[in-house]
Amino acid sequence: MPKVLSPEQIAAFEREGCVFPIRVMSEDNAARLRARLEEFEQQTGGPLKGDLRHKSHLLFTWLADLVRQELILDAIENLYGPDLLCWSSNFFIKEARDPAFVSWHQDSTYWGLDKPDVVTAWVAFTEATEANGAMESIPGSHTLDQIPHRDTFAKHNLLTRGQEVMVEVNPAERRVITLRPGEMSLHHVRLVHGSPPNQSDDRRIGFAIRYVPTYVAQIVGDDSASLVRGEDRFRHFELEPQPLRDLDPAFLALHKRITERSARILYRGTAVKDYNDPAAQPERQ
Ligand SMILES: O=C(O)CCC(=O)C(=O)O
Repeated sequence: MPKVLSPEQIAAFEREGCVFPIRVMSEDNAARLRARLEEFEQQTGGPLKGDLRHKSHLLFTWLADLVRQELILDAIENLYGPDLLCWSSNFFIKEARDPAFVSWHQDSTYWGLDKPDVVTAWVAFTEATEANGAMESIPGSHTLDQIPHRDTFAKHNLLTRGQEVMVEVNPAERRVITLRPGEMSLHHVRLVHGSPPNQSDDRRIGFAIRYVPTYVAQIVGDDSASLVRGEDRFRHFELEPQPLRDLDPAFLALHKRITERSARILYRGTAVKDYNDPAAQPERQ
């Protein structure tokens, strides 16, 4: 397996909980992915919404290919070994001059996974800059264990529950994760991170791919994942098939079943029963 991450990058991930930028495709290819997304949005009359933003790699072949891209998987393998599942994926799209933001949080809070060996590859389809609301992190915060969070359900917060850490975050410690199109950052599931609104005149589009080694288990419900490299000797998750054409009706049905089941995990303990219901949660990720 080729080493994509240098020893210094692996050490940076271990020390800081985040490493970037890592180029995974050319800027032209990132622009092509953006064009494919926007072609679909034009056909359907507006920005990708609701459940279509989640586990979209079960709906579109070009995203199924992206979550299996060799260079990305080589980097994840450098951190977590050769047997890898793509547990989830989420589009984080901020429209131009939109108030949407992401509060300071740790991803691990409501995901229900039994170990913190979970990494997000956040792939930039557009640039991510301080002006357009790039992610920000508190380096080293992934070593803090699980921090209590409060749910705010704030209107423009892109997170499921608008959850935020119940500790003061010192803005002086933040690091802005700036990326060019076609680059990715890798962040640890316990890293405290968030992002402010997009104040630029163009959209900011990121595709967050969540990877786990196969030994990680879901402990609060039934769940599924896609085996993207190696072997699954543990079978903690129902294994998902790979779509061979976009928006295949069988995959649309599978995706609906799977995202509804995930919602039960992510919203457990709240009054929200269906995160695909636009009336209940108009802007949620
Ligand atoms: O895209 C963003 O601004 C936030 C993304 C995020 O919180 C995540 O990928 O875990």
